[in-house]
Amino acid sequence: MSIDKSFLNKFIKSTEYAAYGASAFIGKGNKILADKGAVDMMRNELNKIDMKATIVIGEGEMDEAPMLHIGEKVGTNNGPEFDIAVDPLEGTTFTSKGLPNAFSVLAVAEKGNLLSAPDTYMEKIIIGSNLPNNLLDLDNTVEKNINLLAEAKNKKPSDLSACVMKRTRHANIIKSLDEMKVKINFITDGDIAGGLSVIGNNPINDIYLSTGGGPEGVIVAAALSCYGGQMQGRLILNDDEIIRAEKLGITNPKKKYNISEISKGDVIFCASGVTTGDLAKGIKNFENRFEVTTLALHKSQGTNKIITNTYKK
Ligand code: VTB
Repeated sequence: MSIDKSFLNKFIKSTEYAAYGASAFIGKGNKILADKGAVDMMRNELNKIDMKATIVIGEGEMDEAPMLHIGEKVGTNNGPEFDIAVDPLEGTTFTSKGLPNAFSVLAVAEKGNLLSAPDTYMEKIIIGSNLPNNLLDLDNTVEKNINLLAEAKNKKPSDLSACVMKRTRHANIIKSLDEMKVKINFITDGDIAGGLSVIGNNPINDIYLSTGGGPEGVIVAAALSCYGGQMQGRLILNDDEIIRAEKLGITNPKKKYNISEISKGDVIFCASGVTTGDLAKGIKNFENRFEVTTLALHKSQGTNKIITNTYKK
């Protein structure tokens, strides 16, 4: 089965309006209001869609998020059953500071086809397409992974570029990359865009390796499943989080997931720019209308497009 293609525009509208909702708070220094602006709009649009959908990745678990929490039902309750992973505002800091690369994003799969994970960290390694299957492993040293990737790409390690999120927890990764003379492109936040920077004919990076959000890991895996990239992810769970994960059906807390274990079957992925970034241009606000740009993927249809729409305010 696949998701009917008539749904693509409806989901695009959900991220478009969420991006618009956040855009009122660009550069205003308030992450919470920016996030709420996106959440309210996204939820409102999702509830107009004829579907029976469950949020499997959302703003947190029920007790900590009033809206778009894990387990929340969205849609008119009339139509096909979907699982949805949402990040209504990826880059709350970017938005509040008026920096590039904030966007609103969601990924949709048929019911049961997306991993439902708690809002914890996930270790991630991501590489592009056309490479040997299961090339890299989180349990390898950074040196080993870089050498394997260099060999598969017929390059020297010093010809490779790696994307790393700038955090002290990545000191060892950074040290190893420096020692191997791998070029590092740091990001301060936003590892969905960071992960997708390895995709395409002439990608900016050969590898993404960092520990970022688990929800972002599920969303990036869904997008990568449309492009044919590779990823390995492992949730980092403390004792309390192991219990929360069990409630969501995760029985092996140390499992290393590949893309097909996070996102199965057909996928719709939409990312609408709040501020201009690598995936999409930002919102343009005019007096009576706004213009919004979206990267839209629909796996079964082979759809991969950038679409700009204008709406009346
Ligand atoms: C991660 C990353 C996100 O926030 O969740 C990060 O996946 C938070 O990391 O893309 P820290 O706790 O180390 O600050 C983002 O960068 C943006 O939401």
